[in-house]
Amino acid sequence: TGRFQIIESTLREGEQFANAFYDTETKIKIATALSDFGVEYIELTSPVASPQSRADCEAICKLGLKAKILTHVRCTMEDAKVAVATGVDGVDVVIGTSQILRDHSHHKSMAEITETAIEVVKWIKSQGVEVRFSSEDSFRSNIVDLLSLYQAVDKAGCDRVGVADTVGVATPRQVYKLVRTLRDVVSCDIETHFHNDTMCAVANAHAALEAGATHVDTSVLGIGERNGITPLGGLLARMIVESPDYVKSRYKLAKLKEIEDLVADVVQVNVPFNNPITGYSAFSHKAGIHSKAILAKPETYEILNPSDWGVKRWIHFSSRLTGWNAIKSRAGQLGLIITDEQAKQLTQKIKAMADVRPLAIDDTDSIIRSFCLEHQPEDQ
Ligand code: HCA
Ligand code: CU
Repeated sequence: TGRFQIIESTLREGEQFANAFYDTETKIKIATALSDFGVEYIELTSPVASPQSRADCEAICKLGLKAKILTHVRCTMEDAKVAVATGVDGVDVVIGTSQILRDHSHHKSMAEITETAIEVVKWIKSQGVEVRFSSEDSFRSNIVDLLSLYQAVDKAGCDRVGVADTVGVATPRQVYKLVRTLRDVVSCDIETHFHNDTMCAVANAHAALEAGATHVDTSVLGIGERNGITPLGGLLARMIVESPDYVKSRYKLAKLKEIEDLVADVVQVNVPFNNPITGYSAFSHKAGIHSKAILAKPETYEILNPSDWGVKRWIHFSSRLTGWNAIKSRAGQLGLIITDEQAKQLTQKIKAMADVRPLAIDDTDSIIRSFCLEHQPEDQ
């Protein structure tokens, strides 16, 4: 799981989020920020979707960003031609392979799907453009059919095959099994795409990488259809724990918050309080036992280092759970010096007040201040 690449789909899957409307300028801003951040690929909405989508795709290709630009289309020759004509570095093609999608969406047999897929893959490659073939709803597809389809497109020269949990049904164990099997069947790269309906999207991406996948689809804050896909920040939080050097060398982690704030603003949502890394409380420590240990050695209760991400740790000192170490530390931050014994005494006072009503930071600070004033050493 050391090395992996990110296919950032805020501008494709993310546009399928209920609130998303991106004008050209916004798309350029997001694409530029993501490229600067270090994602390897940026995936854009199909140019077939609308005239503006096509014009925006062409405009982003012309920016000369460091990230490779992809667009995402149905697996047909007509769509592939429009996609290649935009000037993208790569085309991601997709078609549903589960029985339910074949019956109710496009009505094609596996034989027809395979035939078209081979034709499309070969043609895109012949244009000197990278190509990925993905099966929508992979986890509700027949595994034997699926593997022979992937094998056929691999032989046809595909750069990547994609596994997509379109409905968010897969578990990490199922993902591991499918990707592990697929790893032995194709020689090309393996991309994965996980919806988050049951909150397994990060765990599934991780399991896929463990099993030999090479690429993960993400979006900023996880935005996408329904409740979205693997979030960029969540994936990186997961991956930095086991591959710190790789993740730190590859991505400008301190820019994550800025990108999330940008996208949150564009789609008019708040960053969730419990978001990994950037959530309001992601690095806040409250209980006395936790605060004491965090003050002595942050690794006691933090596997992620906030300074890697340019965000700050916060030690609570305003509740009935507060311990004296946090109060002593806060006094120090306020430029006041107290002994351990005094800090313990002061903490009892703060706990007693916090038992009656919620204490604001300012309240606690003034309690600390007046306590210290009262207890100033006489001879100073
Ligand atoms: C969809 C398509 C997709 C495609 C994923 C992929 C999905 O909107 O249904 O190209 O790998 O989730 O299947 O986003
Ligand atoms: Cu999707």
